[in-house]
Amino acid sequence: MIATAGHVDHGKSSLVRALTGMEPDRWAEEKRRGMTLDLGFAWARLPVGEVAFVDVPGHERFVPTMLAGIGPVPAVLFVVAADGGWMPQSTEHLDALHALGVRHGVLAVTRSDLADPGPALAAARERLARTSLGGAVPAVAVSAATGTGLDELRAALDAMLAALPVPAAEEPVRLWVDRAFTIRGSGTVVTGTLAAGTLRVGDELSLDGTPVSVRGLQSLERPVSSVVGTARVAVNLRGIAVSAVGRGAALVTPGAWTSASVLDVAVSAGDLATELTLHAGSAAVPVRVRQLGDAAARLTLRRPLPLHVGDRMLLRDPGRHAVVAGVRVLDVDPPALRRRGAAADRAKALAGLDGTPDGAGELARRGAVQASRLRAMGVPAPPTAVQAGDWLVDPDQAVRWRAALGRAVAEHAAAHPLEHGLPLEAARQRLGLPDPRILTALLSLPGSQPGSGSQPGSGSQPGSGSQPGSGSQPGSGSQPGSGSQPGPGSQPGPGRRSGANPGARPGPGGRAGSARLGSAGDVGVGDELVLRDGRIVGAAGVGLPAEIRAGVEAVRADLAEAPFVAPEAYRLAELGLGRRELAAAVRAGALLRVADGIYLLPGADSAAAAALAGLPQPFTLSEARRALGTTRRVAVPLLELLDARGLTRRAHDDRRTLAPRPAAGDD
Ligand SMILES: Nc1nc2c(ncn2[C@@H]2O[C@H](COP(=O)(O)OP(=O)(O)O)[C@@H](O)[C@H]2O)c(=O)[nH]1
Ligand SMILES: [Mg+2]
Repeated sequence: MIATAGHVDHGKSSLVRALTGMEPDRWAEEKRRGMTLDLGFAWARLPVGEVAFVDVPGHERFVPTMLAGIGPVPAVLFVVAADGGWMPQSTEHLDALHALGVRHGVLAVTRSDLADPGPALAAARERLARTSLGGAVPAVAVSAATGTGLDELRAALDAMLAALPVPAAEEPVRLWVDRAFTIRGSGTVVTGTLAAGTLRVGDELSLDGTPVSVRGLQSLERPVSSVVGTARVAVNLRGIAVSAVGRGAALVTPGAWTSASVLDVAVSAGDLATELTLHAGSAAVPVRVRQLGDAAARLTLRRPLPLHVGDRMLLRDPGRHAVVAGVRVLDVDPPALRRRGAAADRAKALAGLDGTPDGAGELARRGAVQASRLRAMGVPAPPTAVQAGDWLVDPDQAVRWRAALGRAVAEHAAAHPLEHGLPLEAARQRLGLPDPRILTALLSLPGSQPGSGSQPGSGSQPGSGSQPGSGSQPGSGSQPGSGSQPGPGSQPGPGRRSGANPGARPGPGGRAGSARLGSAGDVGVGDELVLRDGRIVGAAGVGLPAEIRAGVEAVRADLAEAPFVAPEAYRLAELGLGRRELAAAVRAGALLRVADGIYLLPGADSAAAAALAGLPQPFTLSEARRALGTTRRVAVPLLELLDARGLTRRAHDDRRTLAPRPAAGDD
């Protein structure tokens, strides 16, 4: 694909005609006036393969059309007339190419039969050298009238095309529509330049948000079943009326692009007017410009465009007939600037960016983002991300949230000694998380261990390790899926199955938690967190003082074996656990105080309720005692605790019935 560029009447269309033998000026009016009014298309075979030309109008009135033509095209045939020299639209077209970052081109000095091409060639070369095209643009003097130089021009174009990078065939599709029309019996057809990716007959795509499917494809007027960019294509669409499509619409892979109406961009020039036109692909959209420092701006678009981070576009001032800046997209989904000073902070954040998609950086700025959303931004997911369902969490942010979660659970335990654990939704709000599913991923992270080193690999982010003592222990507590299955509301009522076999002595929670508590190795982790009944519980005591940790761990290990056999007073004394130490363990969420001197694991109350659900209702104290595998010493206060928590109801005859409970998480 090559687009022409250059001032009107400098011989662009004649050159395309001479190279291809095809007529780029299709319209009767163009032929009558001898002037290109709209985009023209023609193609020729060169050694490198078939080459399509987009011939653009040079007149200043049609610069938007010209921009629609060159927007999606990677290479240019820049035309200057030997007898005309450098002209205003030579400048404007070159400014546009530079703003779009076009790096591949050939300079043709036409009408060289009418004047010495030397001066025009020197002037043009000097100007091109100062742009993205660079100083090495091949230049050829030609005449469409005599044919002089055409072979050299073909050779130069062939060499340029052979050196073009080949776009990836598996990229998502974004076809900027430059024409839309109907063909009798086929319906709507759109044409455009496919910059990258693959279009196939049968593809389900989206056209400005409307679902459409590809009924037929043509490339260079031949029907094909698929076409890979870069290529000119005509797409016959099912699902949309031609009246709903026009130049500037975009046919895209669904979900692969962000439909953006607010963007942060890097700008090549400062001091921009507040109302400009953004040219992206074949689209021209009025925008409001808010400068963020010298090199960046926030654009508010009159209509959304499908964009990626890194897209190059330009801003034009239609009133002044000037391309005023090239822009590169830095953020397709930027934060609102509401606070005082937010714009200045944003300018600082953007100052370090150049538009190169950077997954790790994007994630660090956002903290957490859905993988699908990142993909729609055109940003690759970083391998260092912590995954939580569809969510990706920045590894450093995950460590900070994990530490904050540990503190929140400990504080909640201290403030609400009778509740066991922090409800999920409360935890989500405390941490300001966008989705509660992120919590389950945090749970499987190692907790903070004062004095321990930081995890290798997580130090790749700027700012990592900036939280003293929040470094994480490699491998510890990293049991995949531990406590991560049950979500809020997934807790069945009292009739649940684990209670159907009271002899089996379910562990606290009757679920994932019991398995891990059963292994003594796990109990040693100081501030492990687990999800139990829709609440986050400090599994082994968040913030437990080091001196009593060993004793508490021993008790917890005993209880993991026999959940309702509370340690006897002598055992507690032997382990150095007096009244004060036990109170600390309870505050830390490591133990549940059932009554004076009676301690069980947190969650033992609901585990007991689950076990009792298997009994014929109502049940007596001694039936409960047997079902729980414990003594009266424990069973009496435990049942009183269940009564107090509304898990059981005590009748006048002292027999009890399990109470239907509200769903877990309703707080
Ligand atoms: N003598 C001569 N005339 C040319 C040459 N190329 C174009 N022209 C004439 O210049 C005029 C403008 O050409 P055109 O291709 O329409 O220019 P465009 O506006 O850049 O597309 C037409 O009258 C052409 O016949 C050339 O190489 N030699
Ligand atoms: Mg023309």
